[in-house]
Amino acid sequence: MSFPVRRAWVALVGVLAAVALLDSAGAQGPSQGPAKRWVTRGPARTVIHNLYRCPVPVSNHRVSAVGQITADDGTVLTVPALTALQMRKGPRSYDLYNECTQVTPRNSAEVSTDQVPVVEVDPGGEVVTGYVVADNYYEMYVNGRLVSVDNTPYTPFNSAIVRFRVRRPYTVAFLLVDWEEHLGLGMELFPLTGPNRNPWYPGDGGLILRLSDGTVTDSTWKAQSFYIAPLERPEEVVERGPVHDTTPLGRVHPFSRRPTCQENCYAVHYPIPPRWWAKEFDDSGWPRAYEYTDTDIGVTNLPAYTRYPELFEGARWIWTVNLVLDNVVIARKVVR
Ligand SMILES: [Ca+2]
Ligand SMILES: [Ca+2]
Repeated sequence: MSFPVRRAWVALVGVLAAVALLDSAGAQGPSQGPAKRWVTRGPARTVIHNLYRCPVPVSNHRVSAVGQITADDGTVLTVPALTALQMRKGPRSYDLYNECTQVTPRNSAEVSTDQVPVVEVDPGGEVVTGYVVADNYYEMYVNGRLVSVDNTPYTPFNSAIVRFRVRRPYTVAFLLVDWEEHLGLGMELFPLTGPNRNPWYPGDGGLILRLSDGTVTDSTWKAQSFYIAPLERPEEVVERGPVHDTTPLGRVHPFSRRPTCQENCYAVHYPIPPRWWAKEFDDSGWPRAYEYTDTDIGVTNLPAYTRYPELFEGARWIWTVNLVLDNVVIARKVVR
């Protein structure tokens, strides 16, 4: 090839590549073709051995480790998730109930919100107070501002009080993580001891929130999943419209399928969209949240929640379509 011809050829290839790139970027939009997914198999490499140490002895303390795993296309992913807690961003949660800080009011009447700092989201707005429980980790944004980061990423099960000043309409966005001991495999040790000790138990998630302005978690929220495990085969996740569907595997315990693949299990991951926390982020293509009962979530005996029924009155536990297999979830709501 002569030099000018070669130059023209290189330019043409460049244009074609740019068009292909635009095409593939477009294909990741909410309504155009299948979403991009990554597949991983087997355990992740542990990069952080424990994000949180409980300062006092408690009965149910689990190590909250973080790992990295390489996907089928060479992309390195953080599991269970890259969190604000790990990045030391935002205000740590103010405890409603936390055995590690020994804040354990006996009932709602003993709970005081006077000392809870108000996060200024919109100066001149109204002060909203709320209560939140997440199984296991949450970070909460209001109008793009990080207002509360769960101080206990795995267990013991804690609950928190949030307070912020805001103007309606406003947007609430949560990153939620069902933490895991088997990093990259979506499984934990449960029960920890006894004759039924199971080192390969798929855990489950859940979020419940009630705010003083009447906002509660329910199926009017949007919720999307980004990390799905454990899977015997990656094809078990089927993209039905915007839903990353695994319904045939069972959506809640005790009906959820118990995989036998152990350290050979697969996981399916989806890219977390940029600026998912922002007020202007378009979640119109996302599925609605699914509501779950206390029994589904397994919290009928969880003091961080059951001691304060008045504080969560009217709110519903929410998650995506699969409470067990969907391990990283983003939930959003516009409060009008
Ligand atoms: Ca927690
Ligand atoms: Ca899980």
